[in-house]
Amino acid sequence: KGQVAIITGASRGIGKAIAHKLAEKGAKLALVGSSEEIHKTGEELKKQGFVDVETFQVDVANEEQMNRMVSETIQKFGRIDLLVNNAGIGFFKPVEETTIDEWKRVFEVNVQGVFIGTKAVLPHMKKQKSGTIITISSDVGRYTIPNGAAYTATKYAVQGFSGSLAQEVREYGIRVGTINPGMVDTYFANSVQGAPEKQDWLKAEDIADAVVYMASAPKHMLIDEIVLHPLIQKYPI
Ligand code: NJP
Repeated sequence: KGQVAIITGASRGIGKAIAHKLAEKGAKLALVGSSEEIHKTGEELKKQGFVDVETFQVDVANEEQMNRMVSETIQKFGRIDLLVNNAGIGFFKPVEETTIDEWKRVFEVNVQGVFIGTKAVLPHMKKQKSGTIITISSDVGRYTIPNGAAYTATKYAVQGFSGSLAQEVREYGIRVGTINPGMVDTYFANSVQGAPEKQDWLKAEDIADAVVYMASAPKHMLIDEIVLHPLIQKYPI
């Protein structure tokens, strides 16, 4: 309660569910999305009585925009307790059909975006001597799949980034972990949330519950990783 959280990719899907769940827990929120939709998430929450919500139409891959968002969050709420690096894009096709522009963009959003957001909050968390940084990675950050090499590579990258950073900052009381979901019913990769064929998939709220669990663990506990997937999803994929 009263904690300040930045959530990227909160316009829809998993990020929006995290925003609702954290608001219900009494958090103050800074919500990031690259489209105008982000303001709708903010308006929805305010209508439900959650007044401590700021929205930022910002591209996570843009360092200047993200730094400004973090400064404005500090000005407004005074601290940052939680960063959820959730914004992400994905597409699934063979390597030979993947263009260099697609390769660059998926790395910009999924990897560079995580680096930029994390780097921007670290000085504030270090000063506070506390903070939690959670990245929504993927099961494909652990298991490779065919026809998803570029996306898979970005998720392996953020696993490495988070693991290394966790060791670097624990002496400051900062906890870094990842959540690695299997198939979640959202708008991901141009799909539609609520489509009938996805009824047995994880719900966005399931991932939001995992975020709450990780972020509210006792201060002496670090949860490195939560892996969760629908019962119907078998591994290796
Ligand atoms: O996808 P979707 P999810 N800057 O498309 C935002 C991972 N994951 O909720 O920019 C800032 O419904 C976008 O907002 P907007 C996945 O890799 C998923 O499923 O305004 N924000 C929207 O809010 C990703 O990391 C599954 O259009 C940007 C959000 O990101 C995370 O879960 C499985 C942005 C995407 O919402 C959330 O994805 C898995 C930018 N440049 C991992 N670009 C799954 N769904 O099955 C996009 O293992 N956004």
